[in-house]
Amino acid sequence: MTDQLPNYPTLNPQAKLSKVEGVKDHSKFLAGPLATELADENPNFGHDSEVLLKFHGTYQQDDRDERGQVGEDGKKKKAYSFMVRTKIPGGKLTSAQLLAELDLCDELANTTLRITTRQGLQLHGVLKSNLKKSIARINEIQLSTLGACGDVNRNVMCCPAPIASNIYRETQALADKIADHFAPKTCAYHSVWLTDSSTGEKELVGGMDEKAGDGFDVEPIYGKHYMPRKFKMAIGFDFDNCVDLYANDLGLITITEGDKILGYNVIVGGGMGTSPSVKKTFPAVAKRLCYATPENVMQVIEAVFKVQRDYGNRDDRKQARLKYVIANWGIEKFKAKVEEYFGGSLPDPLPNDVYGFDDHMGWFEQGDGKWFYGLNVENGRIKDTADFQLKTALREVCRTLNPGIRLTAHQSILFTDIAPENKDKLEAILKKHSVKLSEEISEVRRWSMACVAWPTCGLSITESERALPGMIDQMEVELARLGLSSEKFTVRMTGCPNGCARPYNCDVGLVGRARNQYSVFVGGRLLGDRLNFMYKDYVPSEEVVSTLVPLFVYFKTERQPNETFGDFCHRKGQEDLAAWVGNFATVK
Ligand code: SRM
Ligand code: SF4
Repeated sequence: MTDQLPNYPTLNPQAKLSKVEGVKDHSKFLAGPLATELADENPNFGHDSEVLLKFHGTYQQDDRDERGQVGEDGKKKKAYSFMVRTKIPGGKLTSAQLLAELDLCDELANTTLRITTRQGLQLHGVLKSNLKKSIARINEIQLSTLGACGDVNRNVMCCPAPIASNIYRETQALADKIADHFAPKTCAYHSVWLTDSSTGEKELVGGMDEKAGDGFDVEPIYGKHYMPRKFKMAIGFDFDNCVDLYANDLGLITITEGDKILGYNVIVGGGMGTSPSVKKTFPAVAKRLCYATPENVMQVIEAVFKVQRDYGNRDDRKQARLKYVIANWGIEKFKAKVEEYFGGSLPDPLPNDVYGFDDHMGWFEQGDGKWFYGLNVENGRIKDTADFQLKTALREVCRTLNPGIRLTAHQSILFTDIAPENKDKLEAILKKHSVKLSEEISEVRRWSMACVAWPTCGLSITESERALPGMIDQMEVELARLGLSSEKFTVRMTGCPNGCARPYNCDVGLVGRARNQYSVFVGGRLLGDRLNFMYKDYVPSEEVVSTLVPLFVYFKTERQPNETFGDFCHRKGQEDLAAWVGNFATVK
């Protein structure tokens, strides 16, 4: 790759940079006032620290259920706490690591652990006084929160299936390699969270800044301004797009022949976030860019990454993702710039595209005499309730069978390397704690996802994780009544339009629009390679299922052989669906 390129960042001197750029600039490589404020008595951090904390993998939040409560002094109070996100490339961890995270959620957080839509783990409800201990303990178990959030490369997703074959091993290894390569290199993380504050961390961070110049000696990829915005990458297969490649800034469609990886189709510019009030924002599925070989794929990724670093918008954070660079330039101009950074021309992608999707739930042979089991975790929330004790069950599974653990991009969990004689034991443990096996869960629930939203997410407009299970209960009844229970389609809900559960490329997307109101999207599909469209806006939560039922009826009546619900809605389009439903209501 050539070094003779315009120096980062290509900041327009006339542009008014976003405040966040200023915070990064003055932060001494993400240190800012974090160490000082961490040590003070306040329950929360100030503005600059709040921005910087994200790069360290934690978010300052307040309990939305409690918001507005008045304290003893008569003033409105916020109940501050922190979300702590562990970045886990390919969702791969050990039983010991999962056990340690479970202990953390009981000892220092709100007693639940959350599997995220990007194969990570989150603690919620960590008090500021416990933040340093939480992050330190995550590092003690060889995991990290660094770069789990913030304007950096986020958790690298990869198909988690533990199949004993080169193509799975190599893609997992590539995910690790990408994660390492694009991880921030600043010492600030270590000095804020992993050292005793009496050991002179300030000198370390300050010293770094003085000799840093534009920062490339400290952060060889990022420089001192890091990325304009978050950057997301995922690796999947053409036959299995379980990581939703098309929703990422950069996706690798791995093309294989038997046990061998031939190369990768590189797709770019996917992203879900949108602000309906800001016209120029939109969700996008990625576009096909080029073909990369196993030998040059890292250089191709780095070239794409650096083009976004240098040309991504740094004055308006709502337009700062890679998808906007591509929309403004067109894919041809974008490719030419990537080639310039790469230092040579790049071949077009091969015709291969995604054609399969497996959520890996249930029992599968690994190909090495062992088995793995995919357990569906509703909305990724690991907890004990009166009805089922998932947290206790996971502890017992990990302690007695010590399986490998993989987290899926559908917020679920795989137990790997199970000896055939232990299969019954695993099921018995789950049953003992009233945890439903994946086989006992309806199709519609199994393929559903909801983001966190209330009470922790500061951006949520309405409920998601706490609302979807009840709606799925109703959908189960309606689908059974229509004889459609075995249909496979994705229902994804988010508490706001940011799209954390990827609601814009699935069959049914329910997006929080106002308190207890949702936009209903239809027409995407499991493969995730197509955007859905809005069918109806501002639907009250109690009417969401009754809004969908006529569409299910229409689907049942007029579907083509083997057509899925998403494909049906896509074929008919919004106007036709609305007209038919209007008619249906009159006839009824
Ligand atoms: Fe997300 C912001 C949760 C995956 C798009 N997301 C947030 C924050 C941090 C809210 C905030 O900024 O204050 C949420 C914290 C809630 C909480 O209490 O935990 C949050 N996002 C999540 C998670 C936990 C949802 C989940 O239920 O699993 C996911 C964590 C993944 C991880 O381990 O890294 C999560 N977020 C996603 C995804 C899905 C994906 O990446 O595959 C998306 C859509 C893809 C994309 O990036 O476009 C996504 N989150 C956003 C956005 C919109 C970004 C944009 O470009 O417009 C925001 C808001 C922002 O960044 O300003 C956001
Ligand atoms: Fe929060 Fe919105 Fe993301 Fe849901 S989609 S977690 S409500 S930012």
